[in-house]
Amino acid sequence: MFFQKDIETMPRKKLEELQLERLKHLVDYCAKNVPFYAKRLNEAGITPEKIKSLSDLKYIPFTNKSDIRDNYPYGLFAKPLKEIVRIHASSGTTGKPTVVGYTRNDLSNWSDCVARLCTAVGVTDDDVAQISFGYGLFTGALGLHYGLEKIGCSVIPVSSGNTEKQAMLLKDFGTTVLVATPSYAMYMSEVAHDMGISNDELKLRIGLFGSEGCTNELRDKIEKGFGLFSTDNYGMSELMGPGVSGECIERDGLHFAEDHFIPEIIDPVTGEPLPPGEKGELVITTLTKEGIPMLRYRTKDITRLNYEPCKCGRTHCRMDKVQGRTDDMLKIRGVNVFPSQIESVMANIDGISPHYELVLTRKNYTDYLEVRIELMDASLLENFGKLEQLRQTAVNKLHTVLGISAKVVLVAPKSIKRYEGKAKRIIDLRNQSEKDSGNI
Ligand code: DLL
Repeated sequence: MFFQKDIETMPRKKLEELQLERLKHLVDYCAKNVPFYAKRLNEAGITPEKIKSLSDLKYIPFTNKSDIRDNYPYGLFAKPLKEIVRIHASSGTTGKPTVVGYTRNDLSNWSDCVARLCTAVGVTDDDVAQISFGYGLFTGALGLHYGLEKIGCSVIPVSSGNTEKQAMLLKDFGTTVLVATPSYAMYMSEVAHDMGISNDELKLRIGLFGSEGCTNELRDKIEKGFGLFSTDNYGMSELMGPGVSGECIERDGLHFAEDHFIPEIIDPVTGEPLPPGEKGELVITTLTKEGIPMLRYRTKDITRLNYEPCKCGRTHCRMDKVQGRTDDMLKIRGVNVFPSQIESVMANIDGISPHYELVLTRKNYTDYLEVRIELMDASLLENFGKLEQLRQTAVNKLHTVLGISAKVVLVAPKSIKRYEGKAKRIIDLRNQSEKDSGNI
């Protein structure tokens, strides 16, 4: 199903012509309206006339999160506040938030993009959608909210938290579409079942997940738990919010809204563009944003692009599920490890729940990885032989996949913290433990 079929299935040649035309306009727009960009473009010698083909994009300087922070709060806005009708911000863990503003046109394009990805998985005006992302400065909830309303869904703006009430509403309101982070959906299904609510009593059929990574293995578990079909949706507040890319029903990559964004993959170290199919850092240029346009924004997310036609008929290119971020890639004893690799291994071992935590420590200049995983069945804690067998299986599988040894600790069911938004699964104590061991 399509929301804007003509655009979503536009022949690539036409799509690329549209992108080029929009890119030229964007360069001109940025130079005229944002002093920061005017200076950067001038220094790089870029004028709209110099953009002759899409490959000329590579001459435009990158924009980083720090550029938005340095111009806090409104320095990168291309429109006066009078024309800005919404402001969002991403919290970040340190320092000031990154602030973004939307004009009326931006909000309309945003809800189109979100409506596309919801329609792509089969959401219609007959659906009842429960939005369990946190409402507020975070773009997830309001982004999905207006996209789903545009389709004509009955939207329940419940926000995140108060999980027992969420479960009650799922049942009583006949929710058919759940919007949440995958980790919150997993937690919610656990709570619903503990409350004695069975899947037969629910009408849930679709999960619109996103905002954090989720391996296919973990997704399968969540789907079984709730009896629904889900898609992975990607975005970030600096670029708009959700709606940047999302899976169709084929679930073979996340389609970009290429009429609004140009994705590129670069080598995160050299900054050089990489050819299609190669893995690297995703860089995105926004083509239509008026409030705060982004020229070659470095997302730090690791993925790769696929321009092959998709079975669904959409022509817009796809990205692989995000493998991790350049800044959450763990370097353990010199080996690059992504938390998603560990999640995949764990999800394939029977008896182990999908809840885990990674604890990193350092002693004598050596890094140690401890993987804490919950057991499905508490009675196993009484059976040393079986417990040890399970633990050894996990250690061996991790060693095969990661190439380094990790300590595995099996813990009682429900003893690992649950999250109502994005899960925080990495506890990095390396600086702390080095200090404790007297090496610093
Ligand atoms: O998380 C926007 C969003 C909301 C997307 C709801 C989808 C659904 P931020 O809070 O700015 O925006 O976080 C952006 O989250 O750079 C990725 O590292 C991560 N991320 C977002 N979606 C995915 C995903 C929203 N589907 C940052 N898979 C991004 C993996 C994701 N990581």
